[in-house]
Amino acid sequence: MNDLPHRRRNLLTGEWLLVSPHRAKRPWQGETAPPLAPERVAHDPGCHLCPGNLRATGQANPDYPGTYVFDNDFAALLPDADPAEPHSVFESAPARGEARVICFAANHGQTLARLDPAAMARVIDTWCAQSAELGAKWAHVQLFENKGAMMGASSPHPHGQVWASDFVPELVAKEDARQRDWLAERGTVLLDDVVAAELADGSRVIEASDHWLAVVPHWAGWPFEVLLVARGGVARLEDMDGPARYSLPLILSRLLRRYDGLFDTDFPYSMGWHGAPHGLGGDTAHWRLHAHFLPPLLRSATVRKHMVGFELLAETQRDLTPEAAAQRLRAVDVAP
Ligand code: H2U
Ligand code: ZN
Repeated sequence: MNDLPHRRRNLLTGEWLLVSPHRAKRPWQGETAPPLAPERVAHDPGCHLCPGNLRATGQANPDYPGTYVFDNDFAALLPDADPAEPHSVFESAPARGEARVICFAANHGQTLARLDPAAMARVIDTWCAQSAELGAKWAHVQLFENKGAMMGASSPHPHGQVWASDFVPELVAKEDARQRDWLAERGTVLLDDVVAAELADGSRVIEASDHWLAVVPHWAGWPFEVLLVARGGVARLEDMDGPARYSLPLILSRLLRRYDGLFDTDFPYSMGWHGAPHGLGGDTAHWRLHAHFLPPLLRSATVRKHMVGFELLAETQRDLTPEAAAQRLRAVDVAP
């Protein structure tokens, strides 16, 4: 079945996508661009995120040594919301929240992929603390990283963001409903079943340990999309027990170094954590903590997959199979 067009279903969203493996062989005469030379200076006087520098607002960053979190100066969500008047056609709703920026390291030239395990553990601790702190106030906490100019990151300084909202955003609400229905209908947890099936199949597995599975999911839409799932009943970042937490830096680092090695570049992506929305309180039996890695690159450091045409107007489509993508990621040499 893998050589002919077929559709696969994303169990987390319920959406189908089209896989057209035979098209991967077609000639390419589209966009090519010179590789973006990565900047590797440890401190950039013009960077708004480096320690000691001024941000766009004129406020100074402290001389921070490791991770540093500050309120986003241009936050997309604010504690105050437009009241949104009812209208049958022009439907709208209030939206409240807050947004912060998380500097992963003081060194401007670092990336998550190149952080040593102790520095990576500090980033993970910061993610957990932000999830717990903002989760006490808001219905959902979205942690994410846009990496690389190709993904629209505004600065090469290693950083991510957190947006917390008084509503559960669309994708998370879909995942919540799908996981809830699965448990109600089958009595099992959707992502536990996915982990078991992917491990048994093996063809899409990238990294596996007792606590984590990194896999190009059967339903991946982006060429080298990866799903990192917590095993053992973890619903939110801050719920990770010691072993899950201590083993995360290595698996994350190995995954990100595979990405960098694939096309010998600072691999661009959007990644983000999905845990049980905090608004659910303790109603989390159906949820499993996971991270999505959504990289745009297709065949080199510069040739990206465009989600256009059929993808924008009909449904997601891919040529390279998830199995072939996984094989290529597994083939990248990463030590340890
Ligand atoms: P990216 O993750 O897309 O690079 O965005 C970085 C965020 O940093 C962006 O949301 C914020 C921008 O609003 N920022 C500040 O809050 N202050 C600054 O001085 C620069 C950037
Ligand atoms: Zn910097």
